[in-house]
Amino acid sequence: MDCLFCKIVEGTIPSKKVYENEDVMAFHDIEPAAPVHVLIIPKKHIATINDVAEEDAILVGRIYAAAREIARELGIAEDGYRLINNCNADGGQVVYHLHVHLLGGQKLGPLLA
Ligand code: IU
Repeated sequence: MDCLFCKIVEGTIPSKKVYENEDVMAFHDIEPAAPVHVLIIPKKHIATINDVAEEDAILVGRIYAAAREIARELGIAEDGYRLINNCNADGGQVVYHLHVHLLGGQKLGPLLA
């Protein structure tokens, strides 16, 4: 499958990995929008949040558990951070492999700014 994030999971495209377990991985965004900008993805290919099936409920929970752990490891848990999932064109999705943006390291502005 011609998916950039699947290739990052396979290791055929390099990434600055910050976290990995059996079914989730996370790496620094190549164009950071904040001092901390990490993408958390399922290893399984799921194109968008619209494609998440009932059987993926635990997997989605693990993505959020990973986000919490990474925020703690990167030292931004106490000050706070933002988790964003863009879906399809109007949501601003560019890469069609499910990912949650973890943003922090500064006081973030209004959500739609
Ligand atoms: P989006 O939610 O699909 O819009 O976010 C895609 C993100 O993937 C975006 O922040 C890009 O900077 C990031 N990204 C990346 O980290 N590495 C890449 O090779 C490419 C995009 I293409």
